Amino acid sequence: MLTLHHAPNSRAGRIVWLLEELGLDYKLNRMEFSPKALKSDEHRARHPLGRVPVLEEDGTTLYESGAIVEYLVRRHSDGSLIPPHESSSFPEYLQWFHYCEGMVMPPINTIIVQTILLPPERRDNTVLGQAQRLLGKSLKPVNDALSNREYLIGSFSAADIMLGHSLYMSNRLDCVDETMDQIKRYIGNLEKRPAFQKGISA
Ligand SMILES: N[C@@H](CCC(=O)N[C@@H](CS)C(=O)NCC(=O)O)C(=O)O
Repeated sequence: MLTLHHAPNSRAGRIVWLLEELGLDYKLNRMEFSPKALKSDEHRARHPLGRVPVLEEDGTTLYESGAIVEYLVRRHSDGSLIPPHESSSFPEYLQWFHYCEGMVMPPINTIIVQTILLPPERRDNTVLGQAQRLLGKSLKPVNDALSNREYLIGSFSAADIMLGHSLYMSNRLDCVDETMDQIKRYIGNLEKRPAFQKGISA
């Protein structure tokens, strides 16, 4: 049995989205997005940093959203969400899959800390401005790559689950401006997918 440890408005939404795309049976452990829940001894036994998502299956515990996505796609699907190694799409698939946690999420993390998590008296506008500029620069090549494409590598893939979720978060943080018209259109494509809706509303 697959169990996903989840908190609302977090990267765990990616995993719900994927589980729904694959039509898998799973149990959802809904936790509050709060230090009390995430830093409890019970949850730290699953993830030493007390973070989400965490996936458990038959005594195996796995954290790190990209690893969880890859695990599910390789163990629990027919492989249709990963292009074949020899295909011309494969390098691009790998690039966008990893660009998410490598380039897009670090400034998003800072923006969330500086606008939501820190109390107003501890927020720093210089740090916030740097993160917003870095995010804007990081999104530009994604906007260019999406020109005339429905999904990141043309057809829907696990790279969309990773990076698409981050682009959706960027937009919700008001960091996708009108010049990023391809990203706006792409988010509209994602929003039409029922599994995506389940992922973000879980
Ligand atoms: N790179 C990790 C990041 C995990 C992570 O930072 N998750 C956030 C939610 S999106 C979290 O649990 N934050 C709680 C905290 O920092 O206390 C992944 O992709 O799984």
